[in-house]
Amino acid sequence: MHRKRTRLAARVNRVATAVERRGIVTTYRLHDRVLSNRRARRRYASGRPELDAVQLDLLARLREEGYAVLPFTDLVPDPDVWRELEADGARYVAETEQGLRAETEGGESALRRREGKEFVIRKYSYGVELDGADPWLRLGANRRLLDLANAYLGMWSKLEYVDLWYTPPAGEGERQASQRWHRDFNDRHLLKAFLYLVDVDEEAGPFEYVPHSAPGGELDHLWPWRPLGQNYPPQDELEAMVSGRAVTFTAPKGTLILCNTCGFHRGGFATGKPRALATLTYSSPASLASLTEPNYNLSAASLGDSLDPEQRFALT
Ligand SMILES: O=C(O)CCC(=O)C(=O)O
Repeated sequence: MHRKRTRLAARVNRVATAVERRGIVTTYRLHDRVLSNRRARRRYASGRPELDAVQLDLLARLREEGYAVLPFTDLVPDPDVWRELEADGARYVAETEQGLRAETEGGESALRRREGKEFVIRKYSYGVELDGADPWLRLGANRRLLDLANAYLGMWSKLEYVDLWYTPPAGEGERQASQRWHRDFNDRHLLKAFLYLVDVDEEAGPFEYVPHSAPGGELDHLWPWRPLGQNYPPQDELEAMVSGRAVTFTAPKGTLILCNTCGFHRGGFATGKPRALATLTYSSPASLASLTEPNYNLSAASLGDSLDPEQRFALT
C-alpha cells in the first residue's frame, strides 16, 4: 500500500499533520459517500457482469469470510495466461537472487526496496512506468478477476497496486511492519490478490488472515477500520481475542488468495525459505481521491482500443 502525501507533508517531514489528516479523512468520506464511489456504484449497477459458478462461489466466500483461495487456473483457465505469468515470475526470482548474490559479494545491484519494509524486494515498487503490454497489469485487467473485484466491491474498482515481491529468508528475528497483524488503512472497500510464485510453507512466511474481521464482519469491532486509523493493534491483545481463528495460507505455487485486507492480516515472515508472489490491490475511487496513489504510471495511449470501459476505468 502507498500512502498519499499532501504536498505540505512531503515538504515538511513526510508525515501529515493533524490538520492535514482531518482534511484527508473528510475528503475520503465525501468521496466514499457522495462523489467518486457513488458514480462508480452507478456504473456497476447499470451493467453488472455475469459471473460464472467459480466466480459466484468466490464472491460468496469473500462476503462470508473475507477471503477465498483457489488454484489460479481454476479462475483463469486459459493456459497461456498462467504460462506467461509463471515465466515472468521465474525470471524475476532468478534476477533477484542474482542481485542478492551480487550484494553479498559487496557489489552493486538494482534491487528495489522500500524504506520501512526493506525485507521485501520489489519488481516495480513505486512510480514505475508500465505499458499496456505488462503481463501483471493485464492480469489486473483480466475480466475474470476484475469482474469479481467489482462485484465484491459493488462498484467499478481501481487497480491501485501491482507488483511482484521477493522476500529472502531472514532467520528467526522479530516480526516487523506488515509481518505483524494489521488492517490496511487505504480503503474500507478493498480486495487484494496474492498469487504465489513459489511453494509457500511455514518457513517461507505464508500470508495469514483473521476471517470475519473486515468491516461488516463479526470481528470488525476489534480496533475497527478507520481512514488513516490506528491499524496496528497491540499484537498480544489481538491474538488473545482471535485465538485459534486465524487462517495460515501455506500452499503450492500457483495458488491465488483473494482477501479483504481491511481485515486483520500479516505475512512475509520468511525464516528459512524465500517467498515470491504477485500482489494486486483493487480499491475504490474514493481511496485514490484521498488516501492513496497507484504505484504505477501508465500512458493511456499504450492501452490501445482493445479494453472494455471497466478495464480502462480500473487502470487509468
Ligand atoms: O506479505 C504478506 O503476506 C502480507 C502483506 C500485507 O500485509 C499487505 O499486503 O497488506
